[in-house]
Amino acid sequence: MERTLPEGISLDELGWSDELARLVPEGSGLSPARVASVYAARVDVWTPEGPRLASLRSRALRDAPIVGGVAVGDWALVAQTGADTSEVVVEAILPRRTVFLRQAAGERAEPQAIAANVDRVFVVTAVDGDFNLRRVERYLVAIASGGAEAQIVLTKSDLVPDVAPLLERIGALAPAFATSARSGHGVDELVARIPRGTTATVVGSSGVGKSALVNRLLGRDVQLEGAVREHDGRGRHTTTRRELFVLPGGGLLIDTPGMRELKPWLPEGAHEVDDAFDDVAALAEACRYRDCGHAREPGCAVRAALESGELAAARFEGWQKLSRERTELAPRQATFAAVAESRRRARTASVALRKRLKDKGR
Ligand SMILES: Nc1nc2c(ncn2[C@@H]2O[C@H](COP(=O)(O)OP(=O)(O)OP(=O)(O)O)[C@@H](O)[C@H]2O)c(=O)[nH]1
Ligand SMILES: [Mg+2]
Ligand SMILES: [Zn+2]
Repeated sequence: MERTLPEGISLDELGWSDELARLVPEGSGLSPARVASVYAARVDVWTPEGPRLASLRSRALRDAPIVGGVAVGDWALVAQTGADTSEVVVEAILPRRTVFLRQAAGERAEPQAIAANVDRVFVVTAVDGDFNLRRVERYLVAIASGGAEAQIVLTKSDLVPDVAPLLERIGALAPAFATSARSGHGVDELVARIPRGTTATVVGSSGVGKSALVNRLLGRDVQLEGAVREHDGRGRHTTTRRELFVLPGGGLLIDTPGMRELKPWLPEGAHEVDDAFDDVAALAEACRYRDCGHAREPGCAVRAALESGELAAARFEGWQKLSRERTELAPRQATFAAVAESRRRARTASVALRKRLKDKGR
């Protein structure tokens, strides 16, 4: 795969701001760089001097004011290591403006950062088998809790004679527009939503056509596209890493691998579920009992709306499932925070111990 960084990109084009500039310690000699790709112990960063391979100082990671690990889109402060200008060291990660977080796959409840400092997250869903309002709702909740703006891209519009009915249904959830990487329909509209100086990302299931759109916007085949396997509709050349691209118009776009089932990482007391389901939340408010379970309680406004058809059962179930997940996550998040805190204390203690030993040795 080809690295794509146009010559002489400015910090402004990379999304740098005065706000960020104020965070650079004066006289530190560190320079800003944007994380473009993340490997195990190294990252690719973009600087106005060009792309650099950067190793991560463990201290930089430990002290980073971020959750879910270093992500594509993060701002790093880097130092030159020596005569070799092509390699640098990440000395610090700056606080994020926005982030798209999910629960990492696996048993342990941990946040995983998919993309950082993105202005806009495009939830990509195709008109074919992937079309599913419930799935999109889950993405919208995750986006809202990370602070970025959400838009829905209904793609592969070339596969249906009229995309309007589907667009109307999905457009009820968030601003939505239709595209086709094949015919080029709606591609200008997508470009217009990623102006110079801003960063966007595409997220969604595998095979919906995220990389096909990225390729279309780049005007060449940078990201491998998956030929869809017949039996399960999933891509074959599926994207395996998150990666940042510069569009010809100057905007930045992050391609991401498809996700199986997105579990939003919701901070304690998060109101995003109710925000995304304000219709259901308003009905629940109108129930006679504060703690109504919306099962058999008298005076349940939710059940009444379900029975009259005012509220779709699937939407109610989507809200219930996310609310339940948020409740289940809370104690595990507390454990996660406690473990992080005890690790921090252990570190402080070991630093103090090392210092004592050193002092003794003198
Ligand atoms: N008909 C049609 N097919 C498309 C369109 N966009 C993508 N495809 C096809 O859908 C398949 C999957 O496309 P990708 O772009 O690889 O999908 P993806 O979302 O990047 O998938 P992952 O990388 O696995 O997450 C490929 O065979 C594409 O050719 C489109 O607009 N119309
Ligand atoms: Mg892809
Ligand atoms: Zn109720």
